[in-house]
Amino acid sequence: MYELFYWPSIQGRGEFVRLALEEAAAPYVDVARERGAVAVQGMLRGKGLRPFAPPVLVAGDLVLWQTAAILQWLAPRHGLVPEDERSRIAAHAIQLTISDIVAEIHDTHHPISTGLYYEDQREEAARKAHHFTAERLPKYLEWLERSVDDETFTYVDLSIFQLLEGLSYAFPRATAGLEIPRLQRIRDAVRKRPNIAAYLASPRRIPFNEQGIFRRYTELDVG
Ligand SMILES: N[C@@H](CCC(=O)N[C@@H](CS)C(=O)NCC(=O)O)C(=O)O
Repeated sequence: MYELFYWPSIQGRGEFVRLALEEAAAPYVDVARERGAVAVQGMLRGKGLRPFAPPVLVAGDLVLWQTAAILQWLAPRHGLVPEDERSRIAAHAIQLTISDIVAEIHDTHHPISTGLYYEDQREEAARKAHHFTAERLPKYLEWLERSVDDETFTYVDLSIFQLLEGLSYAFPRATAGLEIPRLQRIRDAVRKRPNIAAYLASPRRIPFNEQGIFRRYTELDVG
């Protein structure tokens, strides 16, 4: 039984781990959600654990954190990546790149500090979002479109699904114009996978909201 420690009210970075656990039908407790807690860091400290930030996965006496590192460990144990080293290295590198994208998406609404409210950094957010949607988003997605393998299913497909779902929620205008048919095929195929379809239809899937990474602030979707 795995224990996932992540904020209970958002998809956030924890969602990349939840999707892998759900696809694998792995037994897990989403600890903060199931125990009604809000302060994940407090729960971790209570167990004597001091990772820098959630998501954190506890597997027996192993404590894993950093989204890409959790997935790199989890995937081979559940058939979510091929056996060979080359495939695993490629998957991990792409997953780390997705973490980079996620960090830039987060910075579109919090460009100055995570310690300030969005309302206190709106001007800077608008500038940041303009550069993100005009330069970084197309650069990342066009690179992913050329670089991902759509022949073999891996955990990276789950993350591409989540990335595109989040971008469609937060930046529908900026994302609509991009030519990414291969990524869209991956997204559609993931949505239809039986375990993922069941998860998405369940109350375990938290809806997108304005506390997570992907926030719908229409003024930032400048296209
Ligand atoms: N690179 C890390 C980032 C972890 C992270 O930033 N977690 C957020 C929640 S999504 C957090 O709680 N950060 C606290 C902080 O940065 O002080 C990962 O991918 O897991």
